[in-house]
Amino acid sequence: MKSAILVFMLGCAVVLYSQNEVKPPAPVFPIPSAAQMAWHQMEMNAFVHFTTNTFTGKEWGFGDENPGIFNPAQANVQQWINIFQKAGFRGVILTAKHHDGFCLWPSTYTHHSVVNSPYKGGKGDIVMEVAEGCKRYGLKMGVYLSPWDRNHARYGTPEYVDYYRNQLKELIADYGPFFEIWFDGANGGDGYYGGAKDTRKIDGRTYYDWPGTINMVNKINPNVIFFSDAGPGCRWVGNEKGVAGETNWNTISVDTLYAGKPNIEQLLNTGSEDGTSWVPAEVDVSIRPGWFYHQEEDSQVKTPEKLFEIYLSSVGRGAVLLLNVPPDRRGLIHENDIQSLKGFRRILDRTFKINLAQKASVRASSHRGNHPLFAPKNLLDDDFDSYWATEDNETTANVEITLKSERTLQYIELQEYIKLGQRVKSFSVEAWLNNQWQTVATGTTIGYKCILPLNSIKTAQLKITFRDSKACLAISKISIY
Ligand code: FUL
Repeated sequence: MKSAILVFMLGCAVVLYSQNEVKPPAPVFPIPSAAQMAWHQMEMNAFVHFTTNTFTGKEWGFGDENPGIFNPAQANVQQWINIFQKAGFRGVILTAKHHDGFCLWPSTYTHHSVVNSPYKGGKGDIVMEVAEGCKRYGLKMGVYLSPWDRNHARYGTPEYVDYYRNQLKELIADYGPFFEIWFDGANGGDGYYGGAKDTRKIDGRTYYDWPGTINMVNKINPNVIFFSDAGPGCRWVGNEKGVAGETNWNTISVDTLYAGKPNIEQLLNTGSEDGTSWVPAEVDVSIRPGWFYHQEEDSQVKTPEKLFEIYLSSVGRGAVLLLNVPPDRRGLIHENDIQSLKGFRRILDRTFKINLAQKASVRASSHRGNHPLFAPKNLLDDDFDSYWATEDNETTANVEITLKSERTLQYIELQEYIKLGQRVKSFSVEAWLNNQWQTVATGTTIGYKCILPLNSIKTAQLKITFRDSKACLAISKISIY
């Protein structure tokens, strides 16, 4: 009799289950494009600043530099890319042209380039060599083409904008497609300008007609991420120190970003909860004090520990890290920079070697429709697309993770399933210590990734409480190290 009842109940459950097909949570808009999603997953890219400045000792060339000084006699671009790959970078962004206007490729639109330099007898092409290196070592490539050009005689007129667009087309045709194009914000001022040596002011909002340029590029290089203060692909993080906001929304309202706006850096640093576009932060910072190589800074290369701190305040706050590693006058990455990068890699490998959550057990206060598709166990696997979710009206919930045994813990890492938008506004982490739950970390936003220190606590149990969220929870992964 008992077993008949059981069979009947099971039958009802199956019927109910298939009747109530559990739908995934509705997206919280805005959401990332597929290209932005792939960009988030790159996490760390290398930035390369290289031009006549490397040989003059300047940071901003005036534009009157003789191309004859560009002579990286021992250049080995493959060495750069190999080092970047070993350090764990997934992409490289090269200054094809910085503000001084010197082009690292033989552009058909100017003579102010490698063609008139001694590099490989005028037959050299740094952009080509970077493109080849990226293919060889499996990295994606991007370019920085400075809109401000202190060499060009027509800078400030519509003719220059055509020149700029022609160069973009040329770069994409010959070396693209690129994963990212950098539209730097520094604009206008004094310069050589073909010998005029005057000061030129442009209206940054209208002069370049960015929508026109973006439209043009999108046709020939679809899915490229445009970097600028206002995106549309990704945004500047508001400082060059390597620090994203502890609260870091991927969302921002682009029409609120204009040059001269008070506290714009602060807004770029944190994004805004009610932002109407998905424009995530990119953290650009140099391994040295300057963006270009200067011998006198050889002793000021950031230490592996400092680079790891930057990793935590960039990747660990849901941003992408763009670390500048400038080649020296020989055309090589300097030994000191290599040592730092190696040390940084060792710290990353050591810290994130064993994810203790993988062999742990997990339970949640609830899960969506009690359906396995949204079960808490999805938090522990490596598949970004499998996630734990709550019912539509549940914006608070908790998850308990029990390790096999008591361990010393250094970090907890959380990832939101941002394909459905960024949601979490506040959460806390408690540990079972001395027979009670004690708060060991608190956070606000999570986004693509959030890493918080656990300061060597010894415990076998953690409880993560999601306290506030824009909508129901959708969490992809929790890792413990
Ligand atoms: C700034 C430039 O002026 C610097 O020289 C450097 O390229 C940095 C990444 O962006 O706006």
